Amino acid sequence: FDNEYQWFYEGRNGWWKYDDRTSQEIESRHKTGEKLFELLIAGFLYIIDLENMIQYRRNDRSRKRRIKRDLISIPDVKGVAGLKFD
Ligand code: V3L
Repeated sequence: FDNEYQWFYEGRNGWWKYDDRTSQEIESRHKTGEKLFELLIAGFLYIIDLENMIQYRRNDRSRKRRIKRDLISIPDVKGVAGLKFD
């Protein structure tokens, strides 16, 4: 079932889940086949590149993070959008 899939971005030693709104936005763009688009995340514009499966800030491209679409139940998820799981 589709709801079991979520979008994740890379942290130092694991993956962070995108906030729900952003995850759903990426999912719907993914479904319509969009490969490169901008999203406002936590007050900053990010480029989401689904061809190379990376994200980076539009006006600071030095930090490119890997992203992935995976099951919600994967291990090594640190938390949601910077908010740590206990
Ligand atoms: N959603 C929320 N915050 C983000 C996102 C995103 N998709 N992308 C970057 N940031 P950069 P550890 C991350 C934050 O790439 O210990 C985590 O959420 C990013 O936050 O140059 O290394 C944690 O809060 C960072 O604070 O745009 O695993 C934090 O890093 C800031 O934007 C530490 O995670 C600059 O990242």
